[in-house]
Amino acid sequence: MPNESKKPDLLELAPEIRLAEEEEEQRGFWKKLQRGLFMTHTEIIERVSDAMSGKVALDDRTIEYLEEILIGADLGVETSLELVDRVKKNALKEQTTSAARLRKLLSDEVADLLSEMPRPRPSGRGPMLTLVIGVNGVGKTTSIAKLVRRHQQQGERVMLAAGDTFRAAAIEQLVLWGERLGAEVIRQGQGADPGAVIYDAIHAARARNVDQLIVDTAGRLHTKDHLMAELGKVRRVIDREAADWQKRTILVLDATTGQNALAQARTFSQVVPIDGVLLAKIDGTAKGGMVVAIARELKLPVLYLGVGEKADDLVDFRPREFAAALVG
Ligand SMILES: Nc1nc2c(ncn2[C@@H]2O[C@H](COP(=O)(O)OP(=O)(O)OP(=O)(O)O)[C@@H](O)[C@H]2O)c(=O)[nH]1
Ligand SMILES: [Mg+2]
Repeated sequence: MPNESKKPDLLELAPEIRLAEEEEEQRGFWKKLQRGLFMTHTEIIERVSDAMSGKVALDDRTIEYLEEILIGADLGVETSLELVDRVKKNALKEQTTSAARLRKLLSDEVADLLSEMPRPRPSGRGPMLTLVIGVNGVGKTTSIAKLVRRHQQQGERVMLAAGDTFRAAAIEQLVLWGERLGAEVIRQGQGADPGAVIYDAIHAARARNVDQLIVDTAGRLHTKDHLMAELGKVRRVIDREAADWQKRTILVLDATTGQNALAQARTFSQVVPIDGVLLAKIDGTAKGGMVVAIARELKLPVLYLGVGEKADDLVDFRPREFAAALVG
């Protein structure tokens, strides 16, 4: 018997509302992604067009030049050589020297390559705790604000923990974002033990029934030993106090620092298991190809791209769309 009292869902009656929302979301995603990759994209396509102009056959010099272009966009040497090799085979088969066609072939290869990269596994049940790590100045706190906005848009309650207790300004900055976004920030004074802040935050999050607890950490650590000691302590507290939660560690990297960011990723990987990378400031560089190097050479899943300084300036990393925005 039909349940008379159940009100029909508006979206069931009018699926076009949902479709329109999805379309709107997709348009917003594209705009942000293209804005984020604008510098890299422009640089690559201009140089590819130059390389191909007036060519009647794909010669060795052009192939070499294509490799240089990709290496210049920070896709990594090995990856660039491999990509151009694959593109060359297809381009020769098709006998094409059209720059547009080459870009399409390249975009397909980049997408295939990125689709093979590892995806993080969800762990456990219950609320999610995200530990955000990275060197100072890479964009951790701003990226946290973006994650808050993202979760809130999905209808989740978010709480923040000011685990960067090195500088008073770091705590203030997080509190300011919390106020702006309407997320409670658990904090102690400057110099407090980050483990104690996180302990408080986990208990507060449980008491207030939040869905997401995001933890800021200090990047201002002088040596690898120091970093290891501090993150080790923080992770022990998390494992003990939030044993039944979902947990993930996100490494924030600054795309404008080029190869340095890759070196940082290597160091952090040795200190703590990383579940995913958020590449910030991709809008400020022509070296957005670094995403490919992170995925291929470090085998780390890229989860998000930071494309500006505002809370909305975050996009999910999607391999096909990324490849298309990069070279397509
Ligand atoms: N253009 C651009 N700027 C960004 C992005 N993410 C962060 N920034 C800027 O980068 C600067 C540093 O960002 P923070 O979030 O303070 O970096 P942090 O890692 O928390 O720095 P510390 O707390 O000092 O270790 C700020 O001026 C941000 O506005 C981004 O995706 N694009
Ligand atoms: Mg900070």
